[in-house]
Amino acid sequence: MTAYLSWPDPKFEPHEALAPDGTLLEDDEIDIGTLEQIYKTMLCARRFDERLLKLQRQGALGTFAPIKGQEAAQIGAAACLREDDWLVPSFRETGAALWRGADMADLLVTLAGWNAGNDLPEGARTLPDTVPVASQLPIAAGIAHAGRLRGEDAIVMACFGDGATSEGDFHEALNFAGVLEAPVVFLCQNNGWAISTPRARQTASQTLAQKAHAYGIPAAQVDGNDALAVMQVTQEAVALARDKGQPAMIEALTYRMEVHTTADDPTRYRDEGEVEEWQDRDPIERVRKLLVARSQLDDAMQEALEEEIRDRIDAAWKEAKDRISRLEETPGTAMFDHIFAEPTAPLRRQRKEFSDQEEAAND
Ligand SMILES: Cc1ncc(C[n+]2csc(CCOP(=O)(O)OP(=O)(O)O)c2C)c(N)n1
Ligand SMILES: [Mg+2]
Repeated sequence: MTAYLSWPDPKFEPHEALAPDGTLLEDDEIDIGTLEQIYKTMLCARRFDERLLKLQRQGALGTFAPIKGQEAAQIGAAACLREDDWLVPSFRETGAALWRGADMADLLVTLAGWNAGNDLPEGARTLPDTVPVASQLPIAAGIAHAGRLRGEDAIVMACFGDGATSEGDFHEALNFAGVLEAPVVFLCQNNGWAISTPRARQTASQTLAQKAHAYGIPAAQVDGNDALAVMQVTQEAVALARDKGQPAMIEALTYRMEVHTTADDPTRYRDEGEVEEWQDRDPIERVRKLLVARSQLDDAMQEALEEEIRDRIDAAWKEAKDRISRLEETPGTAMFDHIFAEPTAPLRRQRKEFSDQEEAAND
């Protein structure tokens, strides 16, 4: 039926387009301009990730989830969305958010522990991070269904990990989207690990993609470290959602090259040799080699790009610190304020207990 998505017969093999040395595997027509933009955003996301890690280690930021290694999977996919489409992230989608124009200073304010950075700009269609695993997926299906009821042709991309596919919310969301024909592209970044649980211990299912078939949803596997392949598969899934109002699922095979979050020590449960093997499949290098071969990039341009990114991150951190110094918000109690329109009695009680403790500690 389609080039990459399999339905109704299950046929799951990761689609690849770009070899690790940057050569094209097939004689594809490629959109080099978009790949160049993707390259710039991937590099920016990598450098931002590195800076966040340093700032966190210095005590300036709270816990966060690095995306190193997953840039192509999420940026290649986000690049297929229109501005009025929705992106519903988990907690590891800084790259996709940056592609969608997220403000780095906002992200830094949030990561420093302030609620203010999470305020959605008017009309924004990228939701804030969701930490409870898979809980964003029924919401994504609901947004897509609501959009169709309103007659919109915007679609939803919902992001999650391999571990999320074992949660009830994943199954409920796929069931809902399948039966109601909600236009959601379910993007699973299978990065091999759910904290310390390896993919092999996550599920006995042969692929994660095939889980979608149980709900009548076409699905595909793709090499998630290959930005071009991710784009090709996602374009097809987006077209299915937009034109036919149908959901699709993509399993992007990738690898988490960093810690799960900054609160984690992966040397306690995974072999460093595994990380080294994936270095050779770095998603950014692959596109860089293609761009160099096509004379779209040289050393001087690369250097200028690095400098531009460094300046951008420096300016964002300066702005974030400045904004934080002017905030009137109390970081602690803000967490009680945005759960229900009317706080419940237990919440009111917990809020009071918390502020009494804060006051006592400050006396
Ligand atoms: C409902 C729920 N259970 C447990 C956790 C703790 N937790 C945070 S991330 C995570 C693993 C998620 O793995 P995966 O879905 O593969 O995403 P990844 O972290 O690899 O991006 C777990 C168990 C949580 N946040 N929410
Ligand atoms: Mg995972």
